[in-house]
Amino acid sequence: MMFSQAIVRLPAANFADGLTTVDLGRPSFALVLEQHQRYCQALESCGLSLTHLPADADFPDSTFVEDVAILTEHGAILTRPGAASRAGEVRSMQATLGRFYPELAEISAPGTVDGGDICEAGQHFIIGISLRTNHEGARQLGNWLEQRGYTWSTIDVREVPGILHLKSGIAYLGDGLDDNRMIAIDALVDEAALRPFELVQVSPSEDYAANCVRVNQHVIMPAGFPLLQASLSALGYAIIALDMSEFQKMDGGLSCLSLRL
Ligand code: CIR
Repeated sequence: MMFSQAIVRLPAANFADGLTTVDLGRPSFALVLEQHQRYCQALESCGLSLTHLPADADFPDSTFVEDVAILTEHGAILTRPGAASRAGEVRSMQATLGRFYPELAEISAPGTVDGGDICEAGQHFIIGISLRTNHEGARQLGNWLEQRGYTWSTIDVREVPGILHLKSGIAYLGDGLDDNRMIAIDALVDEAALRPFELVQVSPSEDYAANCVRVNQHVIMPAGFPLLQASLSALGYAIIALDMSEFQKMDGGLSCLSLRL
C-alpha cells in the first residue's frame, strides 16, 4: 500500500500531563517539539503531504492521533478511545477526516477501540484486545472491516507486560503483495494470529523498537536500537531512525503520531 498523505497534530504545551504507565521521567517540551518536527520531516521525506492540526491543550494526549481513527483504502471509522480523558479527541478528528472521506463510521458504546491496537496487514487486520480496546469494540470494527472485504483476527495483550497497545509489540513491514513480514516482540511470537507472517523478532532488551512504521520505501524506527536496526537493514529495508525518547516517556510510539492515508 502506498501512502500519499498523513495527518499529524502538534503536541500541546501540557503534553506531559497525559497518560503514562512508565516511569521514565517528565518529558522536556522543547525536545518533544523537536522530535515531533523531525518525525514530520521524516514522513515528508517518504513522499507524504502532511495535514498539520493545531495543538489541543484540552487533550494532552491528542498528538497521538493514530488512536482516534482507522483509515483503510475502503473508508474510515472513528474509534471510541478506551481512556475517558481521550474520548473528546474524536470530534475534532471527525471534522478533519470529513475532508478526506465522504462517509465516516464510528465505534459506539459499549465498544471501545484505540487505533494503536489495530494492525493493518494488507487485506487482513489484527485487533488487539487491551485495556483500551474491548471485545465489543473489536466485534464492531471487525463487522465494519468484513463489509469492506477485509478479514480480521485478534490478539489479547492484556496479560503481556509493558504493552499498552497491540502495536507496542508488533509492526507490519509488508507491502501487502510479495512481502509479508511482521516485527514482533518475544512475548507475542507464538500467537496464532501471527502464524501467516514471516516474523522479525525483537530482542527483549529492545522491546520499544517493535513499534516501527513502513512508509512506502522506508521503515521509520526509533533510534537507539542497534539489533533491530541491523536486522532490518540486512533484510534490505531503507531505515530512518528517529529519537523518540520524549514520546516513550508517555507510552507513545512512532506509529501513533500520525494517521496515514
Ligand atoms: C495514552 O496513554 O493514551 C498516551 N499517553 C499514549 C498513546 C500512544 N498511542 C499509541 O501507541 N497508539
